[in-house]
Order: sequence, then structure tokens, then C-alpha cells
Amino acid sequence: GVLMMCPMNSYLEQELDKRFKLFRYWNIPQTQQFLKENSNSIRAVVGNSMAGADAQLIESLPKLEIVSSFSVGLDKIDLNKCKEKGIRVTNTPDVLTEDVADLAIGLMLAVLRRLCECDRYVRKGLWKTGDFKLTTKFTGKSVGIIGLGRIGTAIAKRAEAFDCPISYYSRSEKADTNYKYYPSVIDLASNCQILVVTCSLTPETRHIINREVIDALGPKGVLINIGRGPHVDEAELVSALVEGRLGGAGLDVFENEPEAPEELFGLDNVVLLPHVGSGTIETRTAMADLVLGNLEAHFLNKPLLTPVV
Ligand code: 8YV
Repeated sequence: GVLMMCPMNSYLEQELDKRFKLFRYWNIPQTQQFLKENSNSIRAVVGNSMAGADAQLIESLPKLEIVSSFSVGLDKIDLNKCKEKGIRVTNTPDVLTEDVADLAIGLMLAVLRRLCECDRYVRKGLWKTGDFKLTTKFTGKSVGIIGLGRIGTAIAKRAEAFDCPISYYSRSEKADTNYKYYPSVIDLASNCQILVVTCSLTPETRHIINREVIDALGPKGVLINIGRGPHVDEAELVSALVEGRLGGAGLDVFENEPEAPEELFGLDNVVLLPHVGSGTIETRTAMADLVLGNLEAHFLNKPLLTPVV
């Protein structure tokens, strides 16, 4: 049996239903009771960025062999526990990189050129009352990237096409790039106009965007977050935006999804998206195929396609 943690993709759900005995965790009223009765028949868990496999779930599934995540991010999976118990873990890298990087650039353009506000202006019939106010140029702005992995590199490549000077922060300097390296996030934030969070969420990167970093970015700076909500101290971000201490923000992720801070709803220098970085038909289908391919490989004793543990 396969335990799917929450609704994520209808094609994936249908295929899991065809190929396995599928348990839908979100439809189960008494989860404790369910786990007691079925724990011996569940050999795989399918999770995503909302719900994965924490220590408690792993402990309650003695026959669990693999956690196949419908996400590249692994922050909802207790990787140490999986290692300890010999449980395999897979994710969906590469197939979503382009979409997430495209969306990051889209957010930069949307915030600086006020695309959403422009659209509201036309729809409200305000165009007849006069021209839209002037906005801010994107080409040539310096872009600072936190985490120069697959997604960070794809964003850098795109921003280079807009003549943006690129700098980055990561734990260590990368040998294979000429982008300027800052060993401190605050220094990176002080030296760029647009700061993008692209790293994975770990205890070390939680609240990597704090008040000091926001103040270093400053009243003309723009924060883009396509990583995870908890990368940002959201209360600090909200007060900085409300008080005008930060120039703007483009956010695809939030600390308490599906909640987004209502204090931001009235701000035109902020663009808020419902965690749609990988949300295209093409990419979500490719992610589903990777989840299915990893499960199939595991149960056929073949090498996993995208193993993490
Ligand atoms: C989500 C993501 O998994 O890949 C990730 O880490 O955050 C997304 O692709 C998406 O919400 C799928 O359910």
C-alpha cells in the first residue's frame, strides 16, 4: 500500500490508485486508529511541500520502505530518521528548475514594473483618468541570490540576460562561477537591489531573512522568495513593508500556507502568489512521473531515479 498525505496532483493520484492500494490520508477521519489498523500494509509514503513524513509518522509505519516526495524541497521529511531506519527518500529535482526560475524573474518584473497594480488600474477603468504612474526599471539591477544551487543558477542565468550583475551567498564559495561571492547574507543584501531566496529550508536557513538583512536591503530593495516561507521572519518582513523600510517584495511562499499576511493585501509594492513556482501542467506531470518512476524502481529493486537517502 501507498499512503498519500494530501491532495497534490490528480494525474498522480489516479496513477497511484491504478498501480497500488492507495490510502488518502486527508480523507481519513481517525488517523491514529487508521495507522493502528493499516500500518503493516503501508510500504510507501507520497508527500509534498505541505505534508511529508515526520518522525511520528515514520515511527508509526514499521513496514515503511520509501518516502517519495512530489517536491524538490525535503523540509517536511525527517531525513535523519529515514537514514537511521534505512528508509529510502526521493524528490523531484531538475524538472521544476526552469519553471521556478521563470517565476522568480516574473516576480521581479511584476514588483518593479507594478504589473499587478497596472492590471487592476485598467480593470477599474482608471486608464481614462490619466496615465499610470512611472515605475522602476528591471534591466541592469543587481541581483543577489541566496543559495546558488540548481534553481539559483537558473535564476542567475536568466537575470544575466537582463544585464543584471549577479552576486550570491552560500555556505562556501563555488569554484565554477564568476559571480561575486559574499560569505555573509547581510553583506550580500547591502550590495544588491533585488535579493532572491532559493536555498533549501534547514534549521540553519530558517529566518535567514531577518530584520538586519531586511534593513541592509533597505527602502529601495526588493525581496523575492520562491524558497520556503520560514526562510523569512514574516512578522519582520510585514512591518518593514508596512513602515516603508523595504522597497517591495514578490512572495510565492509563506510561513503558514495557505495563509498570507493580510497586512500586505493593501500594498501595491508587493506581489503575492499561492505557491505556484512549479505549477505548470508540464512540470507537475513530470514531477508526478518522477514520483511514480521512483516507486516503481524501488519495488522492482532497480536503482532509484532521484534518490536523496
Ligand atoms: C511543491 C515545491 O511541492 O518542489 C517543491 O519543493 O515547493 C513545490 O513544487 C508543490 O506544492 C507540489 O505539491
